Formats: sequence, C-alpha cells, structure tokens
Amino acid sequence: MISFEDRHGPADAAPASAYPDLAVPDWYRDAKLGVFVHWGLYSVPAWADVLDRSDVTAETAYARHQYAEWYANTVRIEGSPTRDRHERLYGVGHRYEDFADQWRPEAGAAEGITALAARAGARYLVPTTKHHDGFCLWDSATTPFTAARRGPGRDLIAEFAAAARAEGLRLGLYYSGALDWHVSDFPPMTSHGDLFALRRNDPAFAAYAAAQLRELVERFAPDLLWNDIDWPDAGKHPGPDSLVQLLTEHLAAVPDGLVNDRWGVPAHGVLTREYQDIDTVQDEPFEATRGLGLSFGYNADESAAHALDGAALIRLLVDVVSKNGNLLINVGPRADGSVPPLQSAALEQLGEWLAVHGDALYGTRPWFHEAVRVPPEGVRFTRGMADDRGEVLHALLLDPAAGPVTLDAPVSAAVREIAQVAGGAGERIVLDPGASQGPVAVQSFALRPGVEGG
Ligand code: FUL
Repeated sequence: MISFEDRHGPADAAPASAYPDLAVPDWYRDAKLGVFVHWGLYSVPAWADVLDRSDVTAETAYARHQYAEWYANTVRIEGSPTRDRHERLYGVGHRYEDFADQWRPEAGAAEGITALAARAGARYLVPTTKHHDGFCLWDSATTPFTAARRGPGRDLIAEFAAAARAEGLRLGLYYSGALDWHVSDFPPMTSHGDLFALRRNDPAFAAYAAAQLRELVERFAPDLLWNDIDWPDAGKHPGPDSLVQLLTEHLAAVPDGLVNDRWGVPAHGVLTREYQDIDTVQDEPFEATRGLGLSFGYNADESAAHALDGAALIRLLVDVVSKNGNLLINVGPRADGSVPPLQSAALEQLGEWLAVHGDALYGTRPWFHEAVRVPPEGVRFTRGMADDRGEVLHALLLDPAAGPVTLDAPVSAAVREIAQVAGGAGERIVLDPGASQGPVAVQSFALRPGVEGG
C-alpha cells in the first residue's frame, strides 16, 4: 500500500511550521459524501484488463493496470494487453495524444454529471483537472494540450465549477502534482517503485506545476485542492513559487478551504485512503476513495460483477462515516459524458436512502466506546448534534435482512447508556429494523451527557 504520510520531501524542504494552518474545516467534516469525476482522454479507449485478474502478480500489475485512467502508461508497456488491443483497434502508430482530437463530450455533460452527484446526496464534487497524462481540462495558458484547444473545444472545469455552484455543492479540484507523462521523457512505469521514482522534480517542472495550480486557484477558488502523487521536489523549498506560497494563496482566496495529504511535504490536510478497508474509528478525519468498480476512469469491460451495487455503496458510506471519514465515491463517465447505468443506478439508490436517513450521517461525528473502537458486527454508530432532545446516538444496521442485532458484551458499557434512555431495558438492547425497511435502518437514541464519543 502506498503511504503518502511518510513522504516528506528533500531534507532541506520547508518545515511543517512554514505552512499555513491546514486543519480540516467543519463544513468538510459535516459533508460526508463527495463525488469524484475521472474523465479525460482515457475515457475514449475506456479500457483496462479486468476480465480475469486471477493470475495478476506484482510483476504484471502495471502491464495489466486495473485503472483505466492509467491507459497512457499501460499502452506504452511492450506486450501489455492494452498495447495489443490499442494496435488492433486504432492501428500501429496511433498515439495516446491523438485521443485529444477524438474526445467529443456532449454539450451539458458536466451539468448532467454534477446533477447526478447532487441527487446522490453528495455535498462536494471533485473533477480531475489534469491526470497523469498531462491533458488539462481547463483553458490553461501553460500548454496547448487542453480541452479548450483540442477536441472538446471548451473549458470543462469552468463548466463543472459553474454546475457545482448552481447545485449548491462545494468544489474540489484533483491535480496530478508531480506526474505528467506528456511533458516527461521517462520509460513507462512498470512497478510501485517507479511511481515515485519516475516523477519530475526539476525547477522547470516545478514552475510549470506552480503556474497551473495558481491558474486553478485564481480562476475557480476551489474549496478543496486534491493533489496526487506528490509535488515536484524543487517546489518544496521556501520561495515565491513554492508550495508553501501556493497553499498560502489558496487559503487567502478560500479561507475555509482545505487540501489533502498527497503533497510529499511535512504538512498535510485531510488524510486519504484509496481502496482500503478501515477497521477502527480514527482519531483524525480521513477521506476514503474508490471507484464503484475496479477503476476510476471508465472501463467498458466492467460489469456488475466488478462493481458496488446501491446497497453495498450505502453500507460503505455508513461504515466510513462511523469511523470518522468522508467517502469520495468516483464516477467514471463515458467519453460523451453520459454515466453508465451500472454507476448511476447505485448513486441514485444512495441518494434515495440519504433523503430518508441522511440525518444519521450528515453533520455527525463518530461515536464509540473507548474499549470498542472496532464496531460490533452488523451495526455502526454516529453521534448527531442537532436534535431538540440534545445529542443523539444513531445506530445504523448494515444488513437488516440478516435479522435483528442484539447488542451486549463487549459493548455493555455503551449499551447501558443507550438502553436506559431507550426505556430502561437493562444491559441488552435489540435493534430490529422490521421487515419493510431499506437496506440500512436507522434508530436514534437520545444520549445522556458524559457518554463517550469521538
Ligand atoms: C491515484 C491515481 O494514480 C489514480 O489514477 C486515481 O487518480 C486515484 C484517485 O489516485 O493515486
């Protein structure tokens, strides 16, 4: 597993104390659900080798990368299934960059994707502005390799920003900090080790990245700056174009803005977790992210067998929120901007569930008994603040179809508090959703002062 927290940059990088306050703001902790959008040139071929992954090993994992948005790298690996398929479909000599003129998103696509995110119950939207392939979705003055000047012929980030604000969503922007295959002369990456070894760290590239990040901040005032794969080392020293300066400018433009943890410097904002199960309630807020299937970018070969359905997505959100996290669930639209039914159906179902049970998640904080940070099987807890009964403990059943959940030891200390308020039932309490409830039921109990919580 890649750890972004352990990456602190060169020895003479600016220390943590040089950075502005990167504490995670309350609006973000209250929001709980964001929608990530991986959409770009890779959405044209829309493919990764996923039909049978039983024999993928560490040695072949990059030649058979499961992330379709890695196509520009995978296609360069000699003998990879992506290369074979690419040559068959597009011809030998067709370059990945040629997709820039073949990508023709429909008018209104960004609005459609954003409206889906709003219906799913998301409170923020995070489109990719530039992924590792180096293609900029906004009208950048730094390069002609942009959506404005090539196939789409328009500024897709401006469209997302306007749509997000019209829907009342906060705006996050994903940016690939130190990986840009379009302007780097490296062999393709074939291992995890290459991920951080084959990135640009030189001053010219640091200046390029700084200019792009500045454009994004000045033009779109993003609430969240979501960097990926580190920042170029030459930009980590103090100075006018340094990361310290850029993040200071960001917070000056957006005083309640935040950043993530993938900068490779001693300071961090919200911690990110990618395709990773979280066992226990975490002390620090985090953001879990994944695609609905195995990829972020759209992979036309994925089917229901690869993807979370609505019920699984609801369970995931409940689990993540109960452990002090936000879920940034990804949508991978087709090249034209339509969202495949496999993805949209799960998101619509989540939105319907949140419309009924959202008060048990939005604005809550985790609740746990100190001795029981791993929640008992089948149930998750959150602590709600805004109820006329005072604080409320929400119990969320992960799988009502499995029948009633009885809580007793080892959570007896916590259960006693719930039970007394809920009717003096003693040390045991049965949470029974009844037959007709949705995939996850919610029960609320008023909390007495002094009950432990995160
Ligand atoms: C990773 C990237 O390499 C993936 O393609 C994706 O963007 C994910 C969110 O972050 O590090």
